[in-house]
Amino acid sequence: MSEEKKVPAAKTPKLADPMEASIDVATQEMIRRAQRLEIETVFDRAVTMKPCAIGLQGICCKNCAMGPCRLPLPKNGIEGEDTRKGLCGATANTIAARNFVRMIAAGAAAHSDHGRGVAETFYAAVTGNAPDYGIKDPAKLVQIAPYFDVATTVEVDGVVKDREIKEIALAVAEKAVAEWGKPEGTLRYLKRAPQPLQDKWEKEGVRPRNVDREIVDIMHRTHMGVDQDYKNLMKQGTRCSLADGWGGSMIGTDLQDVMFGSPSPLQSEANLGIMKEDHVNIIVHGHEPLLSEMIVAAAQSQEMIDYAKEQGAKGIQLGGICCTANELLQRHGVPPAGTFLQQELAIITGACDAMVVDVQCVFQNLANVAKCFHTKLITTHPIAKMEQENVIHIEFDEHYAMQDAKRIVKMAIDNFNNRGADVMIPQHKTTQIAGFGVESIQYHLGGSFRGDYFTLNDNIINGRIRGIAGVVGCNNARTKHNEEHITLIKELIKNDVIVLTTGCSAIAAGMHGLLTPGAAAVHCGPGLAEVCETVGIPPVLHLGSCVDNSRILLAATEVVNAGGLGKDICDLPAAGSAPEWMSEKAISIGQYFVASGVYTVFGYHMPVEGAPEFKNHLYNDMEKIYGGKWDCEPDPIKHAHKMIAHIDKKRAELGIDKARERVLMDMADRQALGME
Ligand code: NFS
Repeated sequence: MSEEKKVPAAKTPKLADPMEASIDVATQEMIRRAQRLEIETVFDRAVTMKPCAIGLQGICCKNCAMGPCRLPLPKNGIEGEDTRKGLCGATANTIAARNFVRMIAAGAAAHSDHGRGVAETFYAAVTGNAPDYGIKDPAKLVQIAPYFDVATTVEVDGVVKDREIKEIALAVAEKAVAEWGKPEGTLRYLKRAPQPLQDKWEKEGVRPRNVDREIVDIMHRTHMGVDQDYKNLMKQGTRCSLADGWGGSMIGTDLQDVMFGSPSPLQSEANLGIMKEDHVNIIVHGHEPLLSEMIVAAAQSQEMIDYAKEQGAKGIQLGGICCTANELLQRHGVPPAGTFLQQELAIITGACDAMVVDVQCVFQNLANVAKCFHTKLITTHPIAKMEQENVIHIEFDEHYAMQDAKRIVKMAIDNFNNRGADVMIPQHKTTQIAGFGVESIQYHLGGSFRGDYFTLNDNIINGRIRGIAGVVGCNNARTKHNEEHITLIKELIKNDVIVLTTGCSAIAAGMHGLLTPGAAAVHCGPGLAEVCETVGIPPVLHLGSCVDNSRILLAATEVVNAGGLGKDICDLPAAGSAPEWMSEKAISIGQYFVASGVYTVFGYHMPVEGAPEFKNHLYNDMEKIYGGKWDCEPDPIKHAHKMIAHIDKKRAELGIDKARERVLMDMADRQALGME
């Protein structure tokens, strides 16, 4: 009798449970739809593929071909001497530190190359070579010129006059572009930091020379056989991260404000429900606003609107994903269609006529998803193409910006009638107020005569506002989409901590209704609620994209300068957080926050668990050097309370802890007396 052959059962791919994958109803609906249509998304892949446990701990070295060397921690921890070594003898500390600073280099490169693109476009604009760009905010240009040592006035025959804007712009553009590769000196914007912080950087020898050099330096010293001292590696990691936060990102933010206008508060909406069935839907995704600014202008042009109507659409609906979304939201009120993890879902609606991507945070799987629909997926940046054949590459050239933008918008309109019958746009969207910045916080919370952050400081000192938190960063498919962001932010504002937010965290806050003044009465503690209601602001302020984290640094500096809360950023009752981080950019941001004096807590995990000494360097030593330090807490409530405990410690050090007790007692007393 022949032996019966066993036929292996067909493998059914594991699918994500929508309720476990996200707290957002629109996202859950679209995951279900994707599964019905048998289209795989990141949520499914996250349940199919588990992360590598050794890489997760930061202790896999693949910097030479003798490896990869993997140095797992012994099950029972390390007893006695840590004898783990790679083939060359590299210790776990060296390996984890190298990996960590390489993440900083990549993150700083991404932010700063974006900044360089902005600076070069600004230069092209002021030299007459990019005619579609101009100066929308000359006041901002005048404000930043002194940091580039550019005079804003001239003396003619003994009379001091304002210098021509064109002249100031050219001088600023030349000096700004040079910040990426100048042969001498240090970054000009470092002088914007509080003096004690500048002194610390000088003493530690971490003042960045120019942006590119600090990134190259990391790539050199993490090459096989170079820097083998985790402290020295982190010193360079710090210098590189500062070149991002106080350099590439900050210059990028400023010059975008100069060219496209500084944000001011405006109303918009958020989530996939912003897409419209009877409109041409164009989703812009990525990071650089250079092209997407032009797409906004093209989509709003009568010519394109008329053309869309000719094709049977009622109009053109623009929406954003990731930080391109934030850039356009802040300046034009263009609504975000979703966060990082919703990019595939926007196409799965069946109503996305074109998705236009530039750089960073773009899933390659978009091409596979787009294949299942009529969606034109258009890459636009020379450094970011996709191998799949259905992807269209229209290389953006800032010299012909509007022409390129119109071509793309027209392509989307032409695609409107190619939609299939199966369209499903989840009917969920939320109103939000976005568009905050250093200047608008000053306007809303500053003293009208003193022109500074007086009112904000006053409310921190009297305890109505307990402290300030910066909550930023990505989504990560290893955590429940938006849950950590929202739980954390709610816990902070419930405890009277005002939140400044950027990136996908800001989009999440918008989606879940936290970016409205009305959110104060629902979610805030009595002190913060009172302040928000009095000045009419949301308890969570949207400060923009991830390069706009530089705005948080400058807002913190303004708070220091306004007085009464210490002399340096590390004295402030403030803390930073990236609860669902995933990108290397987040590590660069985290390090420049830490090196600027901020206690910074990440969620999910940190890739340092396999190297306890290096971890201790980040989580403890950093504070002795810069006043800020790293921490990690995946549970969002505990995460919030670590930040609050730090804020309270700083309040006690400033001697303002008693004021807060009084304020809250007053409130409780009033409530007890039935006066509230
Ligand atoms: Ni920031 Fe913005 Fe989002 Fe993370 Fe990606 S979009 S630059 S990296 S995922 S917040």
